[in-house]
Amino acid sequence: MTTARVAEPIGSLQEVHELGLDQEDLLGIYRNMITTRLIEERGHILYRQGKISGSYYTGRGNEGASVGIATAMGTHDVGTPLHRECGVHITRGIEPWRIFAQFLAKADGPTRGRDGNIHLADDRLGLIAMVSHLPAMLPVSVGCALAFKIRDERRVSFGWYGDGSAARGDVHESMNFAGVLRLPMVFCCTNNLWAYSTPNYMEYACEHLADRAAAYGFEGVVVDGTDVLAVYREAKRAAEKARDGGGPTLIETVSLRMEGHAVHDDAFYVPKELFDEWSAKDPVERYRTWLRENIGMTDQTEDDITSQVKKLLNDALERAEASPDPDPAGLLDGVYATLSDVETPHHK
Ligand SMILES: Cc1ncc(C[n+]2csc(CCOP(=O)(O)OP(=O)(O)O)c2C)c(N)n1
Repeated sequence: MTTARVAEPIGSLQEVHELGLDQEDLLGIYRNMITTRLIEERGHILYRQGKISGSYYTGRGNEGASVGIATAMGTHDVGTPLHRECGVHITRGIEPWRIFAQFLAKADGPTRGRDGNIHLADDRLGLIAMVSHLPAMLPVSVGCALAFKIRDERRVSFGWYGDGSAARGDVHESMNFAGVLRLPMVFCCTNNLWAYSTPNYMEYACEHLADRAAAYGFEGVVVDGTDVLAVYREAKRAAEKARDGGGPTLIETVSLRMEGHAVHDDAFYVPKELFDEWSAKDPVERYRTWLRENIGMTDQTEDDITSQVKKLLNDALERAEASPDPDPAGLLDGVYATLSDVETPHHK
């Protein structure tokens, strides 16, 4: 038995226009998805070249969910995206060269070369870098929502976590707290079917993770994470509700993690048929087809977008590689916050 609402796939172009997206927005979403995918592909090359320290994670297959939700965020909203949500950083407007600088542990990366390659965020864009994804950022995100409520600001906090993390206590505590105080919070559960090598059926016994929202007094919605526009619609609704004082929503986006947990893992435990099934609904390809059928995106437009993104990333990589390494003498700089460090528009 499920208590969550299962979201419909996106329908007509008319519906999309009613959601407030025009032609330029629709192509922008496509550009963000392509940029996300190509950045992560470049990351693999950098890793194989031995230029990335530690392991390397991607959100391949999750571009629709991450870009869809971020497109629904307001300028002054905040978010705590994790290792599968590169699309959130791109949609919020981080310059790709700074992502590459972070991958390469350069001084110009958002953490100035001090933290892991995917532990990044530009706080000027309302994003907070992850400490851990299991799920240390969710209480932080709920804390932001509490601050917005106390200050009577019409801002919403978006907190991400995975299906595996969903079993941890801090997720439940965060949802209970946000539910009781009706905080302006959107819980974004990236259900990519596997938590490392543990499949969904060994993680939880309810039908959908979004069913849990009802137990905390708010709505849960399950949406196909490969349908960027359906994700956008649900995130927009949830954000508007939160902004109007209607409290939290839990959005569970479902897609398959299309690569191993990270580069050190070849995902031998995921059945091949599952990869075949989800490859056939690849979110980028699915949206590309939708654009061709619904707004008549031409080969020319598509090629222009792809070549612009490739050029952007070539330049970005060159700039990142030219960035200096961090100076060891400054190791402790920026580790402990001072008042002036936290005076960004999102922390005031
Ligand atoms: C407290 C803690 N326990 C275990 C781990 C090891 N670990 C890292 S990611 C992960 C699985 C996370 O699964 P999920 O939340 O579904 O996110 P996914 O990586 O699948 O997107 C595990 C067990 C950890 N990093 N921290």
